[in-house]
Amino acid sequence: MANERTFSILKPDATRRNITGAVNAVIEAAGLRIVGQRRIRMTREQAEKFYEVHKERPFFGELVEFMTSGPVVVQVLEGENAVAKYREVMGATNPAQAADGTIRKQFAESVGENTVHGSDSADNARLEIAQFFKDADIAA
Ligand code: FUP
Repeated sequence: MANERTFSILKPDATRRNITGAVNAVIEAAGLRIVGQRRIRMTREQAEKFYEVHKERPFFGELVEFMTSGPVVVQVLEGENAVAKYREVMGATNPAQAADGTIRKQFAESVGENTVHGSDSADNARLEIAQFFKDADIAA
């Protein structure tokens, strides 16, 4: 698999606890390169668009509330097989089920406040990156 890019978010529970550097250290130790990074306050509209696939789920309201509750760090990560690699490094959605050494096992507080987002496919990665980054800012 060639060099690939994925989209990452360090969620409000990470900025609130001042652990974004600790999470980035795990990302870099896994061989992923942070090629774009910006700290933003997500608007309700951005969060609703980003999580649109979950809009019928019972947790949608809480999810949008959480993602707009504090600053987040949006990132573009690059590396060999980056989409699958980052999913592996993040660990399971529910930290109680996440494997040892994963970000969610080490840092996540709950299934809702689970520290990181990572794209689940290369197609979604492209769409998610385009929602938050200009091409010129993440040129190779
Ligand atoms: P993931 O791809 O691991 O981030 O997980 P999902 O796409 O299934 O879920 C997206 C986000 O919805 C999670 F990060 C947190 C939230 N969520 C809940 O709050 N409760 C759930 O039961 C499932 C997901």
